[in-house]
Amino acid sequence: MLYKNIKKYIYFLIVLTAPVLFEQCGAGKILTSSKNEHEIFINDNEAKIIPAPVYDKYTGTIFSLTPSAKIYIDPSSLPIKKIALYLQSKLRPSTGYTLDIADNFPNLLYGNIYLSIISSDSALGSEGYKLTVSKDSIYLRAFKPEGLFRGVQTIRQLFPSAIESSSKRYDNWNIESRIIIDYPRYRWRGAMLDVARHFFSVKDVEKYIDILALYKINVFHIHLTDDQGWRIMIHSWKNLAEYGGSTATGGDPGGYYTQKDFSEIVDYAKDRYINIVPEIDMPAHTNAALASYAVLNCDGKAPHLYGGTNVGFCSLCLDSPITYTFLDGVIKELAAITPGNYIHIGGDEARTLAIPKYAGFIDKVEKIVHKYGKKVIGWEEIRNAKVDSGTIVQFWANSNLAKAAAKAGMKLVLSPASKIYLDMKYDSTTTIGQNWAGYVTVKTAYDWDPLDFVDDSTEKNIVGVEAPLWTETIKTLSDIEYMVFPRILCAAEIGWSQKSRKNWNDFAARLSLQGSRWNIMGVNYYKSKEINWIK
Ligand code: TNX
Repeated sequence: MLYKNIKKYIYFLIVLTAPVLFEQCGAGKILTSSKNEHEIFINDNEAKIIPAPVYDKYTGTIFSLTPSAKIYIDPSSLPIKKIALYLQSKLRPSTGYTLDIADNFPNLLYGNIYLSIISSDSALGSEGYKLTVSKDSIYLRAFKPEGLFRGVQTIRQLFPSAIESSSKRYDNWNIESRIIIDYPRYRWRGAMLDVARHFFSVKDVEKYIDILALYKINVFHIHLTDDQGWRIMIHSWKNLAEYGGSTATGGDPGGYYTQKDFSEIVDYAKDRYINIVPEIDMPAHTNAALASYAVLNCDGKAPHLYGGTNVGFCSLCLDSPITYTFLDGVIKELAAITPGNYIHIGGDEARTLAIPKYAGFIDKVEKIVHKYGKKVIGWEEIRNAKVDSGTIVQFWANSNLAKAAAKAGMKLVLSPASKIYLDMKYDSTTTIGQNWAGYVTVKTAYDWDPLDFVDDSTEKNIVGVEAPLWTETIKTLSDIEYMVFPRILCAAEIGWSQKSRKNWNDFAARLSLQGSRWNIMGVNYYKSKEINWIK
């Protein structure tokens, strides 16, 4: 008992003093590259990982992974085994080591990796972890499996980039010894993908999700419906997918997910501790639905399918009872295949509707979502309704209004378009994407903070941040990757790392190492001149 209390005391002492200690011992130097004018900020002994951890201390030796290493787990439960298998699948191809999984947890020795749940460590929260890399072992502890999974991403990033290779490499699988204590600033660190303007296969979506996991993203918001396409099979309204999903922007090929496909994506994400938030956009952005069923239109006439890029030109018929029968059916089926708490109801750009009418609609839909046991998230326009205290409002265009929403007690996710819309061009030479919110350089995507949009006193109402990718001009997985990498890492760091760790030069230096990792992983990315990419 006494021992336990002492342990707890020491732990809190470390956590509380860590940032101070870190500031003092971590002062870096600024080097100037001879090749060009870029300054590289090298913080010699700091962990070169993204997002930056809360506490990180170099302890002076080197750990080497050897062919006989094993991954030990404690307890030997299914979730922990799955995490060990995941780690094994990431390390085995490049090292060529078998990295067998064992559960007879011995003393920490002989180059092994240890994954352990410490049930007394509730201070770490569900995503936090403690990582001790010493000469002899890698010892990762967390309060919850989710924390172990996040810590595993840190281990991956601490190894040389070649660790990501899908074939055997002869590298020194070394890590500088260190202690890391880490946990997130916000509980919602999201990426949104629009699969309505262009459709992406299950495999493409999974590849994207897999890379997001490496940066501790934990929400994947999938924008399933819009004017140009309906991408999820709803059995009680089959035409939505079969007809409404048959095409895409510019007349490009359409497609839709069967409910089995959708569940496959959900499970794939779940194995990576990423929650899927499906979006059915309404009452505007519904041309594909209106074209699929004439009864959904106030005049009873179905419009043509739409392949353009205008927004806000149509709406469901809010006075018609069938509209709510329809939405009840859609939300019922979607809620049944969505294990997460949230359904996104869109709500953006309903330009044909007066605000009171729009607000009344949102209130009704909120009740339907609650009826099926889920909570609501919607774009910033839904703040005009009397939203429930559990509802999240996602700010995008008019972040200035976020302050008032937070004051009124609403929960917020921040996606300021001029900072973190991933479909914005990097600069005038970018050949895909848009620029209505301006150009978004890597530095622009990094140089903002959620507290720029609310008062300190209402920070508690910020649930997190999310980086959306709209796909009017994005047609392939390679296009997605080009727009997303590296900017999604800015969102990942803003969402996870403490504000005190924020430093562009330091981030840019850590980011410069990710390019070689992406080259090895076969991930396309924008080789921004703002970053001095290291080969
Ligand atoms: C605005 S952001 C939209 C989308 C477009 C996007 C293009 C939001 C809630 N609505 O419908 O695709 O701009 O950047």
